[in-house]
Amino acid sequence: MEKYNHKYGAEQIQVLEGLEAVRKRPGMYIGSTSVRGLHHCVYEIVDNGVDEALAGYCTEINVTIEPGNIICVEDNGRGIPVEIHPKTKISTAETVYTVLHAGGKFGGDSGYKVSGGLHGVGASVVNALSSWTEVTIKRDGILYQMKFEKGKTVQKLEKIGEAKGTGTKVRFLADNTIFESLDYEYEILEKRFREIAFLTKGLKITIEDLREETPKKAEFCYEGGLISFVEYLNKNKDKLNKTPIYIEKDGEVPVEIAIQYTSSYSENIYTFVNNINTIEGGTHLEGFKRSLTKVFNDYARNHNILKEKDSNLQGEDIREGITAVVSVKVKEPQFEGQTKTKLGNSEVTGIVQSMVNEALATFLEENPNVAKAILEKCISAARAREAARKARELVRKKNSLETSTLPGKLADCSSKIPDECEVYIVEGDSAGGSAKQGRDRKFQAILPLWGKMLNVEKARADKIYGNDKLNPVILAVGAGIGSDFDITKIRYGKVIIMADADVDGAHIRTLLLTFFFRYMRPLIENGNVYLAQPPLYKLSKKGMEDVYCYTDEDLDKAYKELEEKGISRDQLGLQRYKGLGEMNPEQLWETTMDPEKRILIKVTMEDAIKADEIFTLLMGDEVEPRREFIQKNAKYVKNLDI
Ligand code: 1YM
Repeated sequence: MEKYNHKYGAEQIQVLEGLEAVRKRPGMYIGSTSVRGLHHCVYEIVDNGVDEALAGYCTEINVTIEPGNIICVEDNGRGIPVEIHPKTKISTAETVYTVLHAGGKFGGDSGYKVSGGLHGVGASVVNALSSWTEVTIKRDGILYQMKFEKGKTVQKLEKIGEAKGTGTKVRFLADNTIFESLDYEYEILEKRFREIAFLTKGLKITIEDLREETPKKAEFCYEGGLISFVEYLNKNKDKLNKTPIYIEKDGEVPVEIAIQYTSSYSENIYTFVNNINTIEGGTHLEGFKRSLTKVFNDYARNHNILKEKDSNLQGEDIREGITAVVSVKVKEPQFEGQTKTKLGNSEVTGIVQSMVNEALATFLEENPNVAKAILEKCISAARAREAARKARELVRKKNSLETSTLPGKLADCSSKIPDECEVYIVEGDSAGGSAKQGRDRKFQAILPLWGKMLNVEKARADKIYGNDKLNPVILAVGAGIGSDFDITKIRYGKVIIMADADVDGAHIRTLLLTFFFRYMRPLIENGNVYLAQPPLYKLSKKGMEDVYCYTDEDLDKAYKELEEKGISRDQLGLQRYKGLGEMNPEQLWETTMDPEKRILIKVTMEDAIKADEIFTLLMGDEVEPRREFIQKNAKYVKNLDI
């Protein structure tokens, strides 16, 4: 093409082939082309600024969502190097944006970048997946700019003026022929930038959304780093140690940890590798947990808090009520697991463990009051665990006397092959009745729940075994809870929560998700938990097949489509489903249970974490934040039954 008018050498051809590969199989490089992948593009560009901050040259990153979903990221670092790169014979900046996996390899000094994020991609991948990209660099008093379309250079790096200061500005429009949607979600970006600011002490990150008339804006900068992070996570909780315990050590694998105990019963440990949230944990988490168990037991023995006759505290006792953030930097991270967010590098376990051993032991010796307060709680957790064991055995004995270990209300399926079986947990007896009649009994089991749900926030495991609402769930799933939970024993490959699309339904969903998150976490990590999606509306007309709509948008679309076929609104009967109980068995099967037609939403760890956060807020000890939440969200509540 005349417009580009470059002479392509062998290297350039390779470059183009590389970026073509990215456009052909974007998922390989960016994870997915869903909204998740779209947001990931922003993170990749921002990460380059964060790396510059970690190297000590950048103090501020500003992100703007411009009208039309154009993203602009600007930092005040050194500016991407501009000189001709010896290998590619083009400017280093252009190389970074056009050569796959270029990154820090071109940056001169080694140790520039702890290799990549989740997908280890970078600027060139974002460039390849964008309709256009514009990079502006301030360096040595000169303003440079280069431009690309779909990854191809359309304007090589050139001087366009003079500059004060240094830095890099990148603007890009993601390619709408590649991504499912270009609608960035401000809240997702805001949450991630807050997280980055916590993880990068002192770095100021701002985000501004200019797409709507009233712009949204936020600014994050935490001098306290992880300490601020833990304080933020615990802001609504009652704390045992006032200032978080802080551990930091540089070395082959730099480690930074902050710990604060609360009076709650839940365990909240967030782990990061190279600033990426490792939701599924991994070797760093393992090292941290092992060390906690050892150090607290040693301290308790040495100070006679645990007597000779006492058995050791278990890991779960010591982690009750803990909030911690563990952040490590690993040169060549290996990510495993369902969502590639589990650190696999085996050497990290020992490194984290020995580092925490030393630092934590010293801390406890120097702060005996904190040590004592935490250990008192651990010991009461151990007692509760023992009580739970007894309660569990009692339940087991009772059940074995009744010859069946399955709850009475469960309508089980005939197949016994877990992989093909599913259990619907249904709120309410009438919906349960319809589900029982409508199901395919070969592989679908129904467990109706009724009565008042236990507040797991305020109960320990012993109460949960005895609870008449949760106990049937535990027995039906068949794999135990807490540290006894054994995923190989699950009786159903899919555990499906089926609740009404109203406030009560949302409540039961949140409660069950929180219960699974706290007591059967591997079930979520393994992708076994689903939400059924019942329809909100039915459109009907004589002689026409019923049309079910699952959202308000669906309904609008259906009206429009039918109008195009010559059927007007007033010819149509509209039924709004207030609850599952209003559907007869055939309707329930057809709309919500038939694997050929139904919509199931797989619950991810992110969903569960969100449910847990909301749950803590709504059910926890502090009243004021609950009031605030309700006031703030009341106006968003839809479908309220009046
Ligand atoms: C808004 C995005 O990309 N900032 C940025 C990137 C780099 C540098 C500074 C940088 C790195 C080095 C030296 C070095 C990058 N440079 C490279 C490469 N912000 C943004 N700011 N000088 C400047 O690594 O030594 C890749 S990224 F490879 F050219 F060095």
